[in-house]
Order: sequence, then C-alpha cells, then structure tokens
Amino acid sequence: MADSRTIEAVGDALAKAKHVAVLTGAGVSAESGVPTFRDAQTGLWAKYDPMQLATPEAFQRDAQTAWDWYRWRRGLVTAVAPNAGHDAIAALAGSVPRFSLVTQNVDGLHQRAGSVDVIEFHGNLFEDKCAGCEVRLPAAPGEQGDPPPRCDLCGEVMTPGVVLFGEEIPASVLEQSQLAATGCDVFLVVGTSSWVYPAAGLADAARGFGATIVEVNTEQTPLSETADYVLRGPSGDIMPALLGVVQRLAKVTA
Ligand code: BJW
Ligand code: ZN
Repeated sequence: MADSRTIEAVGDALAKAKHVAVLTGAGVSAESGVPTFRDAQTGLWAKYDPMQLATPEAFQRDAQTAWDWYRWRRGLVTAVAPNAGHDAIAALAGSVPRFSLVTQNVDGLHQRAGSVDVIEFHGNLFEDKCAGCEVRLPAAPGEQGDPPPRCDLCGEVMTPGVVLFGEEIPASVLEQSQLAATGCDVFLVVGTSSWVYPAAGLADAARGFGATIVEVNTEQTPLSETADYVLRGPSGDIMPALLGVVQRLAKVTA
C-alpha cells in the first residue's frame, strides 16, 4: 500500500490544481466484482479470452459466442454496485475547480456513483450499434442463448455499443479526452494496465503539456516508470485517502 507521505504529496498537488483529469480502467470496477481484462480468471473470462472476443472478427466469425459473452457481462454489471473508488472519484469532482473524467470502462458504474459528464472512451455496454449503417440504440433485451440482434434498418448483425479492437475511437470522444489531458495540471491514471492505445497515450499527452502524472494501481504497468507518483494499492482505498487529504486541505485554506 502507498505510504502516507506520498498520499499527502499527491493530495497536496490535487488541492492546488486548477484542473484535475482522471483516466480510469477496469481496475476501478474490480472491487465491485467486475473482472478485469488481463487478470480475469473467473466465469466466462476463464473459458474465453476477452482479447479474442472484443474484436469485430469475433462477431463475424461467431456472433452467438461473442453476444453470449457480452450479454453475460450486461447481467453481471447490472447486478453489482459502484465501490468506494467510484464514489471518491465522483466526490473529487466537487472538490477541485475543474474536473474531467475519461473512462475506458463501459460498465456505467461511474455514472451510477454520481459522476457527470463522463467521457466514455470505449463506449457503453448498454447500447447496441450496427456495423452496417452505424445506428446506435439502447440495448435490445436479450439473454445468453438468444440469437444475436439484427438491425431493423439494414438487417446487419448488431454489436454492443463499445469500441472493439481495431475500431476507431469516435472523433469527438478523442478530441474531448485530448483536451482534458492537455489542459489539466494533474493527470490521475487509475486501475488501467496502460497497454491499450490510444487511451494509454493520453498520459504522454498530459506530460507533454506539463501535467503531474499520478498512477494508482495494484501492479506495475508501463506507466509506472515514467509517472511522477505511483500509488500502489487498490483504488477503493487510495482514492478515498486522496479525497480525504484534498478535503482537509480545502478546509485549512477556507
Ligand atoms: C487495480 C485494481 C484495483 C486491478 N485498484 N488497480 C499503438 C501501438 C500498438 C497497437 C496499437 C497502437 N494504437 C492502436 C493500436 C491497436 C489497439 C491496441 O492498443 N492494442 C494494444 C493491445 C497494443 N488499439 C485499438 O485497436 C483501438 N483502436 C484504434 O486505435 O483504432 C485505430 C487503429 C486501429 C488498428 C491499428 C492502429 C490504429 C481500440 C481499442 C479498443 C479497446 N477495446 C476494449 C474492449 C471494449 C469493450 C469491452 O469492454 O468489451 O477496451 S479491450 C479492453 O482493454 C477494454 C479496456 O477498456 C481496455 C483497457 O483495459 P484496462 O482497463 O486497462 O484493463 P486491464 O485488465 O488491462 O488492466 C486492469 C488494471 O487494473 C491492471 O493494471 C491491474 O493491475 C489493475 N487493478 N485491480 C487499482 N482494485
Ligand atoms: Zn443497420
């Protein structure tokens, strides 16, 4: 677990910042019971390789298997609740002058914790999108074993409203995320392996514009070597600790 001196130093940087930006990944939802992508050993994650299913090819090859996995995930995410990490991130937004939240997660747990204006970098699990005409709709009801949904407009098989490997990040989402990264004083990278681009490149962009880079993660990642601060531990412990420092310092200066 990160030592209290480093927590204090990062809390101080956050309290002094005019604009804090946060990038989150699957680790933030792990304590809610949502398996991460690369450590996953449970349920369908153990049976199938998530990195093989989160591709357009998986839907072309075997849409039934891909849809069974995504529908199982929809059920799993619906049944869990945001954790202390999500809550602290939502509260941090109200404790600094300007705040941006970019999440790679598609589970909606930040919004359920009260975060607003969340930039969903990899889309939303609870939408469907058509690979043919690109229409996006709220997720059609369906369970594992049901046939894959088809588009009412063009007849193509739908995919979930998420960004699969090899698909582009929507231009407006990329632009908003880059604006957040390049305009902030502190860039917090929480619970992501920092493997998947272009999301992983946002920390480089933030550093290039002079932001202090902070990583919160239980494990070493490629970002750990270059981050200004590394807070090793679960986001459900570290984020409330950081929030506590920010709120205490705000009272001192009030
Ligand atoms: C905790 C914790 C706790 C645990 N507390 N921490 C440049 C170089 C090389 C390749 C590329 C490149 N640019 C683009 C690419 C190709 C590709 C890519 O990046 N590949 C890499 C694997 C190398 N990128 C793309 O294809 C992207 N599209 C694109 O760039 O289009 C243009 C283009 C295409 C092709 C070639 C070139 C350009 C799209 C990427 C879409 C990613 N989609 C997914 C699935 C979304 C839908 C779904 O949910 O099913 O997004 S894949 C998956 O990975 C998901 C995640 O959002 C994403 C990131 O994962 P994340 O969140 O980091 O999770 P994990 O599991 O990896 O890590 C969890 C972390 O938490 C770990 O570090 C733990 O230690 C930690 N942790 N518990 C704190 N309690
Ligand atoms: Zn269509």
